[in-house]
Amino acid sequence: MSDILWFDPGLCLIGGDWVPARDGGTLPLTDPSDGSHLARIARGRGADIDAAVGAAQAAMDGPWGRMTALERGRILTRIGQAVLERADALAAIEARDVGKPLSQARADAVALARYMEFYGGAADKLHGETIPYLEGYTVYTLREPHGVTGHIVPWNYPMQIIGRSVGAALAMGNAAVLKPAEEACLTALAFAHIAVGAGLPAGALNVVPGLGAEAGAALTAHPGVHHISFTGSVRTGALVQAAAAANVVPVTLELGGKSPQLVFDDADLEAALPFLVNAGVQNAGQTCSASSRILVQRGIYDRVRAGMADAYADLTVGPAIADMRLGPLISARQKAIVEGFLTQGADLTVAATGRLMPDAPETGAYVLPTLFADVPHDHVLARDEIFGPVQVLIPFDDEADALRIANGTDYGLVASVWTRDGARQMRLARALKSGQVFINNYGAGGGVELPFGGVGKSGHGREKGFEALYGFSTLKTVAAFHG
Ligand code: TXE
Repeated sequence: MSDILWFDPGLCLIGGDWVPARDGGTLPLTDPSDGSHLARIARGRGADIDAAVGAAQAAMDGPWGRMTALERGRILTRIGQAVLERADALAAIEARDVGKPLSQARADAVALARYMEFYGGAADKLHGETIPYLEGYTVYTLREPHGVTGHIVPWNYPMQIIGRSVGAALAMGNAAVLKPAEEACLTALAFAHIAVGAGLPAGALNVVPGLGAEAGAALTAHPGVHHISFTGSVRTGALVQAAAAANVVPVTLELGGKSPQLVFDDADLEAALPFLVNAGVQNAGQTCSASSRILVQRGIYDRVRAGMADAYADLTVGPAIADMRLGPLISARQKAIVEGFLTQGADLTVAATGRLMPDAPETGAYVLPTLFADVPHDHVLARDEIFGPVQVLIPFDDEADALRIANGTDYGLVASVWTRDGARQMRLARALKSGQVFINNYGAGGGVELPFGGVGKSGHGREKGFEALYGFSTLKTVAAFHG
């Protein structure tokens, strides 16, 4: 590992200084491709979070808090450039830490750079308004930072999620405390080194690795935190929201989904097939917006099933550095969760699986991608988020049937509709309960410009795009009476 790390992974960034956890605690990181030991990271706890929140507040009270939006934007843009220059190095680290195939890890690094460029450019573009009011008054609004923002990030897309939440928070002039996931911390630390090197002032970004129940819980309960952004499970999201409620602090929650693709008889099947498969197996299905439900009209069902099965036969799973279509899952624990779901699918028909690279280490957290056919819409595999490379095919009769099934889970993050019928496209775009709807595509390339977030148990608040800047700021109304 020392061959690809140019920094000490065992430290926290607090107020511009790289320091060990105050009690000296550390946690091990494992390479999920072979189960080998990677590095030890700091095990931050309450005292470290307290110091980080203090440092962030000091930054708000210091030069960072007084900096113009233009200057903040320039710094973010420089960070983006520096991230781009180190994209290969970041990808190598992420591949080992997350088990992400090398080219997907590199795409994440490029996306992180793009977030910094986007939010760097946006930093001075969000303006207040003047409001026509009673005679003798001038009324205007000011967009202001919340202050100290807490960012709790999961292990599946560390770089992209740091980009979208920390990038937008810094653009609006907040000072951030970042708690990366205990399973995958290294690119968060690498990013912080790059940001400091590109001129981000001390305390504007603080990073405290540690366990969710320790560093994470301490951050969400801290009275000095003014906004919390969380991406992760529904169960932990509810805990985060409850902790934030105790301090009456706003939260943005992005909690995953059970996102459907609706394929109608008139769909362009050749165009749809790659999306139907890739949206379910990308990052080994460990994607909040993974498409785990494929709803297909009966007239085209057999063709979709056969086409997807063919595509599955080409899906190879292997170590991240071998850069196959799928790497391992993040951990043996996540593998056990996904295998538990597969066991619950024992009564179902397996339409296809992928294959394991012949010399993949037995100690890696590998799960074969699996496609189930003819799955009842209320089966547990069609309802629960699995967070592994598992997709279910569900037949439907007509548009009303498709809509009822699509909207029939607790989630609502992403949905897509494959049809040539323009009126149906418009009807379903409105009727689907979902934060994003894609028509004749899925994900639209994941553009940083596109507001993202869910309804229902998928969470609330929006990240990405310009919209995120509203969430990471607050509005002050000034009414001046001058007669
Ligand atoms: O999630 P957690 P885990 C889902 C997915 C997966 C399951 C469990 O279904 O199988 O969650 O994964 C921090 N206070 N998703 O255990 O617990 C934790 O340290 C504050 C979907 O990894 O939600 C990590 O940084 N923070 C998801 C982050 O929360 C706490 C991505 C996520 O961990 C905390 C990941 C606490 N009490 C998992 N407990 C998506 N939507 O993309 C934990 N954390």
